[in-house]
Formats: sequence, C-alpha cells, structure tokens
Amino acid sequence: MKGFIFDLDGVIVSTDGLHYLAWKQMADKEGIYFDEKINNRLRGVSRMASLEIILERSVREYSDEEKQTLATYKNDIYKELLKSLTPNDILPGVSETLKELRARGYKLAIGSSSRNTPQILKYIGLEGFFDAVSDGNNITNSKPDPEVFIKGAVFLGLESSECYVVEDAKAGVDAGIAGGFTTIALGDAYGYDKADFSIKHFGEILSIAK
Ligand code: B16
Ligand code: MG
Repeated sequence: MKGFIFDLDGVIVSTDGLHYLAWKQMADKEGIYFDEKINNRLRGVSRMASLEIILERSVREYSDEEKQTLATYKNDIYKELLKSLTPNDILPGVSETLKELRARGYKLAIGSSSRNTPQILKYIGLEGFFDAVSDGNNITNSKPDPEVFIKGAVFLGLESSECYVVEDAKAGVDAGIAGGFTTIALGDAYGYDKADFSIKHFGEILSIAK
C-alpha cells in the first residue's frame, strides 16, 4: 500500500454541526421539518442530493430554480459559519497520525464531496499539506459513486488497489469499495460490515498501515 485518501467532513474535521445549523435555517424558513436524525443522512452526500433528502418532508414541489436558490441560501450561511473554524478543530489524533504516515512514506490525499474543501483546509491550517485534493469541485458524480476517490488516486499517481480510503459515511465506504480501495470506517460508519477495517480512534490507522 502506498497512499491514503481521507474524507474531510467527519474524518479530518467535524463540519456536520455547521451543515446542520445552515440547513436548519433554510428548513425553518420554508416551514419544513428537519432534525439531527435527518442531518445524519446527509453525511458524504452532495449539496443538491442533501437538499432533496430535506425536501422529502416538504408539503409542496419546488422547481429546479427554487432548489438552486435554497441550496445557495444554505451555502451562504454555511460559508459564514465555516469562518469560525481554526486548527483547533482538527479532530483528535489526526495531525500526529498524518505526520507519522508521511514519515512512513505514504502519499496523502483528500477525497471529499464538499465544494467548500479549499476554504475548510485553509481555515484549519492544512492548505497545501496534502499531496492531492479531490473534492466536489472536480467531480460530476457524488458518493456512493467512486469518482472522487478514483480521481484522488489518479492525482496521487497511484492505483486504487494501492490506497486506503478513510470514511465516516456509509455512502463513502460504499464509494471506496466500488472504486476498488481498501476501506477504513470510523465515526458514524464505525462497525459497518462492508468496510475492511473499523476504528474507534484515528490513531489506530497506524496499526493498520505498518
Ligand atoms: P458542500 P465529506 C460532505 O463532505 C458532507 O459530509 C456532506 O454533508 C455535504 O453535503 C457535502 O460534503 C457537500 O458539501 O455543500 O460544502 O459542497 O464528508 O465528503 O468531506
Ligand atoms: Mg464525511
């Protein structure tokens, strides 16, 4: 194995609470019921696909133009909330583990559905740290489609079979499997039986990648 492709939200940094606050404001404005359980279904899912899940509870149909307006409304709020992120928001064990993996010779990439990935990496002080970044800006198909990880491997100059994918979303683990990667599940995806490995703490990656 030669490389790692890490999901961003829920693996490197937790922005799920910020997604929730922003979607909640949009849902409240529209009078649509939305709670944290529904928010959990949005993990790893693209912005427009997330909106479709939220609109399942709406009492009326929305046109494509209205959907675009709602997604922009949410994203504007989310982008403001992202400004509060600092390097202190990097999840426990992540910084040390990434440095050790690099010292062991692994190439490191991000594979995120988020189109806000560049800004998030900048706010948490990891801009320029990864050998490659594949995100919502360079894909047309979102997880569970493997495109974001396959492009990540290509950007690293590696084969899928040479890379681990680390994910907190079941849709992301499914994407990793579909792309021919070895998958490591944590957080919300912990215990997902399709994953090759499940870990409770990020640092356990060091025992998998000898
Ligand atoms: P954006 P990940 C995903 O990031 C989030 O988990 C998901 O909740 C969000 O809808 C998606 O990014 C798109 O984000 O609206 O910023 O483009 O987990 O793939 O790093
Ligand atoms: Mg995630």
